[in-house]
Amino acid sequence: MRGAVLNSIEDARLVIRDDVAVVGPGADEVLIGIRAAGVCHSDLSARTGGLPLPMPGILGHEASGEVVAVGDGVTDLAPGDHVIASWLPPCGTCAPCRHGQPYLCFTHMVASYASPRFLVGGAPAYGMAGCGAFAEQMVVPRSGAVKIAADVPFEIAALVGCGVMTGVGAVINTARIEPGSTVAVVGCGGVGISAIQGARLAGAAAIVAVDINEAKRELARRFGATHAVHPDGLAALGREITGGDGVDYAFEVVGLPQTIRAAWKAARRGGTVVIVGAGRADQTVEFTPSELLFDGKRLLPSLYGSADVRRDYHRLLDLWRAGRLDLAGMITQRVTLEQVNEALDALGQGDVIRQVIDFG
Ligand code: PAD
Ligand code: ZN
Repeated sequence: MRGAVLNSIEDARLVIRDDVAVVGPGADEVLIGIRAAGVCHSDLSARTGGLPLPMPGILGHEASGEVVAVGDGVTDLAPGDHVIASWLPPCGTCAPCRHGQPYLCFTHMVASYASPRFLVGGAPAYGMAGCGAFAEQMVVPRSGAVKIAADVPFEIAALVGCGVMTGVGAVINTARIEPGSTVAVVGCGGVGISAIQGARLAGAAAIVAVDINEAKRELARRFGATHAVHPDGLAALGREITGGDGVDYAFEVVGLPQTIRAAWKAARRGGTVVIVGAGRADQTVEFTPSELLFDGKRLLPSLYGSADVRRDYHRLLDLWRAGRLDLAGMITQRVTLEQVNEALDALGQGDVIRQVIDFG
């Protein structure tokens, strides 16, 4: 089958190969035929080495498709079922799982980085975050495939698998904002636009879209932003619309030290700063001990929208069906697998929100 393979960080390009094969499905695993895959900034970060991935690697982790085959012990999925893939499938037994935090379970992800689920030209290759959706098929653990209704378009379902779950979940699961809250969202890509939609759903009174790209600031208004500003103007605007205090909730959806600081600065004393952006492990962001205590701000990490995907994918699709979550509007470009490098290059540029690879 065809797949987009990253051989090394230095290459900085994925190579489209037609000699890719899957390993499995073994017991408790599911083979998915990918029908649509979104292009997320985390894929770009994996291509540049900002997020870890064993090589050779197959990127792609925001995907939907059809079950092709199931391994021994999988009794509740069958060939032909439509599914969304989860890149953080819960194992059910680790400490975070036992504490009701399935979005922190790394068991299957670590396993996928230890035992390759692909072969490229007969040699072992690894899928990103337990997935590897930039290929025609991939194998995931049973809990990494969530069955959905067959009438949901695959491209809509794909977005739910990462960007939308992450952005909406950051607002409704991680921060649990109150109606009437004032909100700033720093970074208005697919994840940030989803956070803006989440804030609108949750009844925010003011939603400030913050982006260096003017086209993105304008687009954000369509999805619920009440104000839009360049990062340089954020602190002033935040104070202006809150009578001098700063916003109740600031969501950082870029993954850079300076945008984390900008979100911190935008939040009022006693407000909440939510870290959604997936930054590099070799960068640091500084806080003084004094501000960490005396500003009284809460700093909340939000991995995968603090989701329980078995519940939340369906919640998001129900909101989409009800016309309260605009997912079609977030798909700004459709591309082929052969165009994946250009799609990664285009992230953050122009009017790109989400590009979806159509596998037909
Ligand atoms: P994207 O590239 O589509 O959007 C990023 C946006 O940030 C673009 O609109 C940029 O113009 C804007 N931007 C860039 N630099 C700045 C800056 N200095 N100030 C303000 N805006 C800026 O990315 P995305 O929406 O796909 O992903 C956003 C982040 O979320 C990225 O770090 C990704 O890796 C992370 C992510 N986290 C999770 C999670 O579980 N926490 C899941 C998925 C993605
Ligand atoms: Zn993602």
